[in-house]
Amino acid sequence: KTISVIGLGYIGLPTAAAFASQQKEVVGIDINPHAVETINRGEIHIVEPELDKVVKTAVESGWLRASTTPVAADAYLIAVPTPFKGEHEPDMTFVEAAAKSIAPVLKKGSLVILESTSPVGATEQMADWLAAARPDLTFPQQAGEQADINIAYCPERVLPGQVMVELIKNDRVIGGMTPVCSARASELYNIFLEGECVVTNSRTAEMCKLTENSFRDVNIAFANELSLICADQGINVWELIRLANRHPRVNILQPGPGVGGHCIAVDPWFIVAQNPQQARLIRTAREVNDSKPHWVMNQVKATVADCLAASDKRASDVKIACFGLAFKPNIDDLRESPAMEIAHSIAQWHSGETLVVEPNIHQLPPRLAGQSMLVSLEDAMSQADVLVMLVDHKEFKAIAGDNVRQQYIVDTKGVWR
Ligand code: SAJ
Repeated sequence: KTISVIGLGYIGLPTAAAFASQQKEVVGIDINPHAVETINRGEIHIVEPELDKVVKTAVESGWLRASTTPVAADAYLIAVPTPFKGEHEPDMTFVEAAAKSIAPVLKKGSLVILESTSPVGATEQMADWLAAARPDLTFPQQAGEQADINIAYCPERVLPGQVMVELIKNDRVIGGMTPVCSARASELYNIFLEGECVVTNSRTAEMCKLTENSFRDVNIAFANELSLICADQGINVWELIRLANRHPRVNILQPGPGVGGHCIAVDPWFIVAQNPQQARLIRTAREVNDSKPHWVMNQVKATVADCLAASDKRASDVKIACFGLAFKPNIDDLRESPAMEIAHSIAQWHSGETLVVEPNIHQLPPRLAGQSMLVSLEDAMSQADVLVMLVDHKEFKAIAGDNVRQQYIVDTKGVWR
């Protein structure tokens, strides 16, 4: 039995490798020839712990190969991106293209699973695209349990940085268009899954994925809103949260420079786009989190002003050091990172030197390269006048606040203050 995974990115490639490591024949499909060539050499084009080893073994043992053209398979998993178009509307172009690319090679008995984060109704839409392309086959929306093709929505819920563990251990929501579809999808994931398959319909499964990330976004927004209120009231928000969390039914998350990554800052908008009238809290949470970098930037300006007022330095003599660029601690992923956004704003605004410490990279991204300097933690600590803590990497947490001599600090993660 052949499994084909369409889209070999952060979700598709680990999933393809997980099946292959159970000695299933897997063909990964991607439109990017560079990704396909890299994988066929047994290497990877993305950064994720453990993934390199699993892919290398899978390719060398012959169970996994990649291609740019779809092949006939017994099961297809679609894991392509669903970005925004226009004002925070989900863009289903890649899902549509993926569905249309596999339609010609579908055969009676094929199972098609959509994994991409999608608005409610996307699986039914995908089924309609497939049915329109293959009038010779029957689909669940017309033929129900008797359909030639089975279709399900099965969202991923793995945490970047821990994908290879969570892919196997986490429970999985299985949203079949019919009970038969769910049973076949569960059987497929049980090839590598140690967690449980929990069965529902496709619309509930779609909403479940959006709900999980919206839940986290709303809770982070609560913490971020508290951080603004506490700054105004002269209260240490970190101490406040520690104290409140001693209540047996309170569990507040941590404030920060904003919310980054490709999921939590995106998925809630899919709910807002479909239900703008009802999704008031979800929309406001997005706005609170999205406005946090701007607020941090104002804190930086005020702190630099304090520093200038207390010394005879000119602004161009003041050195500002930014600690961390990644979108969360202990990873090297800078995409959609509020820390990056803040460091960029500082470098653009500041007439003096902007230093950057990011232990997880060796070179500044082009956007920052001309304007700021990547330096060691030691150099930043000894040279900078103003410290801006943006990501609570372990290297920064290893320095005790008492050992930090600078008095001008903007600490978005409560590491030194
Ligand atoms: N963050 C805070 N405060 C917190 C926790 C997180 O500010 O207390 C920030 C992080 O710094 C980061 C952002 O939120 O900028 C998101 O980080 P994250 O670790 O919460 O999540 P992601 O984006 O790495 O992965 C999320 C996960 N979803 C949930 O935990 C509900 C993951 O399980 C999903 O699979 C993933 O989105 C996805 O692909 O949808």
